[in-house]
Amino acid sequence: MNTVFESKEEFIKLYESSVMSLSGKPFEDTSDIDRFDALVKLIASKSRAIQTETEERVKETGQKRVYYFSIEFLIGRLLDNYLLNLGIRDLVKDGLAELGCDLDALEEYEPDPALGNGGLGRLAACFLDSMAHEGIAGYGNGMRYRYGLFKQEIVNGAQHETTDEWLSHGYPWEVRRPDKAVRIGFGGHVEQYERDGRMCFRTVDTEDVLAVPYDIPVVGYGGKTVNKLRVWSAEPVEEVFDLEAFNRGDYADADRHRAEAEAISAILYPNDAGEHGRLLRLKQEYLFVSAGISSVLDTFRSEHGSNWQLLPEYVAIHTNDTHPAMCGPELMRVLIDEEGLEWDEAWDITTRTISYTNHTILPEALEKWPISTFSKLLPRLYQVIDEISRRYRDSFDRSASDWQDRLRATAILWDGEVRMANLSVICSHSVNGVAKLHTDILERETLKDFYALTPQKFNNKTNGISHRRFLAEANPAYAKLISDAIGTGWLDNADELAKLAEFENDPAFLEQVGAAKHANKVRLANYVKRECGLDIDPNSIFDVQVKRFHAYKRQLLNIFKVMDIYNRRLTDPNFRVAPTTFIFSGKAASSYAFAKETIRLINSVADVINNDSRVNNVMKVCFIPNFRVSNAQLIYPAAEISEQISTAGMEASGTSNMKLMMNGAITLGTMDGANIEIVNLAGRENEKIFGLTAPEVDELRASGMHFAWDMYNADPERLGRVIDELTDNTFAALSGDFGSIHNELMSGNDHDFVMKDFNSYVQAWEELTASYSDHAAWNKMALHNTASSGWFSSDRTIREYRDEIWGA
Ligand code: 26V
Repeated sequence: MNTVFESKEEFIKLYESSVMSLSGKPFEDTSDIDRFDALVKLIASKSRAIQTETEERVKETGQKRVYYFSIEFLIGRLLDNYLLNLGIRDLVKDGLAELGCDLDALEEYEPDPALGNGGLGRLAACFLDSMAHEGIAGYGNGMRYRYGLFKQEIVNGAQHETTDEWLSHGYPWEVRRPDKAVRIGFGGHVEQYERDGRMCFRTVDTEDVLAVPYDIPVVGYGGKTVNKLRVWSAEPVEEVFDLEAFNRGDYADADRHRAEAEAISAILYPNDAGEHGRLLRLKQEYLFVSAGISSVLDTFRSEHGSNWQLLPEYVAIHTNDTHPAMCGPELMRVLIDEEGLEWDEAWDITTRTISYTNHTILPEALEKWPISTFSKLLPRLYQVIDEISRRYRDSFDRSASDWQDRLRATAILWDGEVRMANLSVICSHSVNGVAKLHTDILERETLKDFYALTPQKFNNKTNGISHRRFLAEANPAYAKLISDAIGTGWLDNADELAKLAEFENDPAFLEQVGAAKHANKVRLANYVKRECGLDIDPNSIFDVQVKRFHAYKRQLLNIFKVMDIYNRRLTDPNFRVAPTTFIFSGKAASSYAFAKETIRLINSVADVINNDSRVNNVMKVCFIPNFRVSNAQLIYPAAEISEQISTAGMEASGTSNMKLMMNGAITLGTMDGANIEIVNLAGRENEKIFGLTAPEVDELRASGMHFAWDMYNADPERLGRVIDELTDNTFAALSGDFGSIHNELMSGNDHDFVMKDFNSYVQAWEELTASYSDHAAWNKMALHNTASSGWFSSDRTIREYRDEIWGA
């Protein structure tokens, strides 16, 4: 497959001269950064050559283009991934070694772009990888934030946020394309004018900024397809530097224009905390939507002319959550105002082109904008939305007795707000959830009135993950074992992982599975030692919960379990459980007090337990700071227990559950999100399921019969004691007590059923860890999980999108 370099010698020659010409120094004098930079630029230029071929093929064959609009792309480091995908990892590694360079060491210089919050942004990145692998002409369209998600530091147990300056040394993968910049207008007012005897609309007196694209290559496994991710940066339209202000000494004022424009792409919102209503966020959304649509239409026009009725045949626009919801109205605006189409024709084209994925049922997460803010910032777009809304209402079927309720639930404009989820559904021909249960809940509850109107729009697309990044690349020890056993075909086709089932009763093989896991645990222990100064024991069970902090994800339940085990170890001389390291990692939105207090609680419990010589040889608690794609790739391979303990019905899908399963961890989880599909694929006997089910949660909520204080009183010895310890100074030494958690839990009446599920959870954990001592049986379960995980490759997910939504 390797046509990138004829031979190792050719690579060495090209690379050496590239290092020297880029740095202007003899090779021996160059730094590791020079060498890293030159390596990326060489691989990027090779990738762009394949990109040109891909582009020619797409044009020649008239392949449909898919544009994935997402305000987040959490791409992670690319170098190692692209070397693997190009089939030149070994060649490059050996070539570098001959020059005295260590590939692994150079890779550490690559920034890990944090252009996303968590699952949603990482999913978008996995989809890019899989689209390129499947040979789909698929392009990402997003934002180039100057500062990504904040860096997390832990100070006295608490999360501190600092800026993520990922661009400070430049980003060698990107190419700035000023020739493709798009002017974006904000504010102003709409005026009517006549064009060719037709009344038209335009916006005047706008304040404009320039959206400048940066292209990042997306290299597909197999090396045949290279697509691109286009991210937009906001800049001033023209250099307006106020010399007069400068001469007065008003330096800030002199550059105000530039600063105001650049603010739009300055920072990623840590948006699981509800940024609705913030003007800058709305500007971000419009910037990447409007610039993206303009760039999509330019490409279409250059290939098909202005035959707009062909657009749905050659273009699919997918909207990742509601952040790109303005795609519908923006496409309408351009087709009508700029291309002169009639409403009905434009509407038909728009709805046949656009599709939408919902990623959460949390009502507080559904985007809404005040009409006043919206119409001032985007007056013409608002008119278009108003007209979509008017027509939707006018055509609404009023024969059912409850039609008013149904209209209220599905309206776009309501209570002075623009409701982005409803706008997304109405503008799309397809609406999907991200796991079976999630889609069921959308159909039965969240979007039930839309489902009643247009059931054919709704479908499920269970999430997936890049098995190449999260197994092949993250876990080389296990990947080698797998390839030695079943060949390397699984890299191309993850279903082939099923062939591992043959080895489930092979004791020697199972031992090697255990050995690979152990090596990964040692690797993680070394990282933890370096990063936190903490010694953790690779012979203990690694019990892992890594994800954003959120009440419904119930990291609180996990740490309650740890507190309970600690208490029982101290009070009950007969209490025995397997030595365990409890590993947590994840960020909390900066404004989300409860989540941040949970982080502080975990670190405070860690501080007490890790320093208590009565227990610290058999239990440790470890919070790994600054969870991100690069350290996630060290954590998943080392995990033995995968904590997936969200309140049933709340986690739309989850994707860390899949990454951990693939790496041979056993899921300790609730019947929620994609956990259900994990259990269906691997068998309930190979996971550990506990707790309320989604219908039970619903029922209990509806009954109003669940009382936190009753739970507390019913179990004074264990649960009661854990609750008391939030406020009795047991864990206060580091930075104080946890009154706010206590209050939230008891006054909020255990909203997330942490207390309700406590018993079944701790019992499930005890049963699961009791089985650890039978290593062969454990490794068999681990291998069975990997063997059953192929379906969770995002290649499968993407093929479903392609066949059932995009028709590409
Ligand atoms: C946003 C907000 C904003 C307001 C406060 C509460 C809240 C809670 C969650 C969110 C995130 C919404 C979108 C999201 O990231 N969803 C995640 O998408 C993943 C990929 O589909 C999926 O695996 C996760 O289960 C889902 O939470």
